[in-house]
Amino acid sequence: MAEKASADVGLIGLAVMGQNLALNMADHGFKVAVFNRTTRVMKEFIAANPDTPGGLVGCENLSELVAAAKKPRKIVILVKAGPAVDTVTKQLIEAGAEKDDLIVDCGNSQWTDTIRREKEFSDRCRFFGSGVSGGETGARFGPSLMPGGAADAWKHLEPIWNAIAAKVDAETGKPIETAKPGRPVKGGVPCSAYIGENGAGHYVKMVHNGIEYIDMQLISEAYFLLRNLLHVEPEELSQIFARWNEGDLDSYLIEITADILKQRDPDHPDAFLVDYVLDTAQQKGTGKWTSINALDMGIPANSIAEAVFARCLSALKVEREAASQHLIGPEYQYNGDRNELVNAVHDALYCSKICAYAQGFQLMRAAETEYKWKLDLASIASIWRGGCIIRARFLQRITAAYARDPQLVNLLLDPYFKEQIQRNQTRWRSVVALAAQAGIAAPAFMSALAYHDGYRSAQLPANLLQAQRDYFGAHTYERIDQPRGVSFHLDWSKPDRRQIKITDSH
Ligand code: NBP
Repeated sequence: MAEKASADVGLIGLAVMGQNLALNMADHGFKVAVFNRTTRVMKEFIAANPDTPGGLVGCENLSELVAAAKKPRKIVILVKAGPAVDTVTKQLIEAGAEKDDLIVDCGNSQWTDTIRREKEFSDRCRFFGSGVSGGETGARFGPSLMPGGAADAWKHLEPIWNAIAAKVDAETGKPIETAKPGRPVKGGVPCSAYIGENGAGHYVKMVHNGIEYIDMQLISEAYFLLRNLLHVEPEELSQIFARWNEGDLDSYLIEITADILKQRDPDHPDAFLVDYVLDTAQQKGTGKWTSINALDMGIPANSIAEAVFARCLSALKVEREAASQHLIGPEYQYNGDRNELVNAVHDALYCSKICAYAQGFQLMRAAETEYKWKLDLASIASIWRGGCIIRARFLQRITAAYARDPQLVNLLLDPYFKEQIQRNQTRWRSVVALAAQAGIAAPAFMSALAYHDGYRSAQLPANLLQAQRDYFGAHTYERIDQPRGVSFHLDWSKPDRRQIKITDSH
């Protein structure tokens, strides 16, 4: 039976994320009241963790959980994103949660659902949404946290979020050593910062995941290019990635890539496991949401979308195998310098990564207007430096870029990133050209370069495109010798070719 109102926080949903987050909170001295739909899971969890610094209180129903939590209650939900979040929130309200209480959805909910829920439950509780990144280990020992909701609710959550988040060194931005059970990290800057109103936290978590998709795709393409052009074994590639992890590309994803590539297959000890993993990637949807949102807002996030489509293409394994017998690519043998190619792929990866992150940050910039948020992009980059899947040395650079100029129009225009691309673009272009020549699919490298070249072009072929639209659909065009907003239509196929002025908004 639960004690009376002694718990600092309540937590609902004791699957992987819930159990680990509860233990993380308890390690930091917070008393956590826990509930799970299947009571057995809760009992086993309590039995397995009898001595946590803060203490765990097992609750068999939601009324017990509500009674156990100190007011204003802070109740974290970690159930499957979707209708279960609404169900649990309503059940909590029925069980006695009050208007001042915070119900904090830490699942991967769609930000639009969080906006809707905050409004829908506003007279019954303070509904809050927080992105949590870092998977199981992050939840246990320090995730990156992206909280969004009412600012007056945040102040109640802030001490807990700051305590349980991953920590980075204040000067270097590097993650501080990982915590151990019962021994949390002391000091450092927490990877948690208030993001903004209603769904802002879940939105930023979604963009984080979209960036994660493209980051993983770029790394996979770098591996694939080197593997196919140099015909090297995964173990040698592992050493290359490990070396890259000591420089500008230093990141969690490069680190685990180096580790993956050197692992032998348990069933074939002479071979490498990566060669036995089927080349079809699955997805849960957050990359797709990011791409749909980019399309909805009209923001070019082509590389993020390309990463989603690359997974879709990978899933067509049977079709691809059949097509490979019919659609023959070029015969190509790389005879150049091997080290030069390794360095070129490194630079291509870095330049492409800059473009991919530029797209993600542009999305957040546009979302500020779309959803009336005030997003601090430097702060967002800073909380991704530790705890999350995309944590990287590189994010210290992005933090610095937006701290230098909070109004920065595009990351590509920051002096550091501008100089990096300037310096490395010849090799980036040579890798993309090589991929095309050799017939090796490298959609993310190519789309990132296309983004860069498109963004830096004062003139694009959209003049012809818009003329085509006017030709067949009378969609009008603007002229370079007239003020913006003044539109024209031409009777393109008629003999007199009359140009009509359509609007003048000035
Ligand atoms: P799941 O997404 O598998 O959620 C299932 C848990 O919710 C079970 O413990 C289940 O209880 C409980 N639950 C309760 Br309580 N009420 C429920 C209801 N009405 N309907 C369905 N389930 C209910 O857990 P997870 O993998 O820990 O993920 C939790 C959230 O965190 C998800 O939104 C996920 O997307 C997000 N997330 C996951 C990761 C990750 O790496 N796994 C990372 C970041 C975010 P039961 O025992 O009775 O079935």
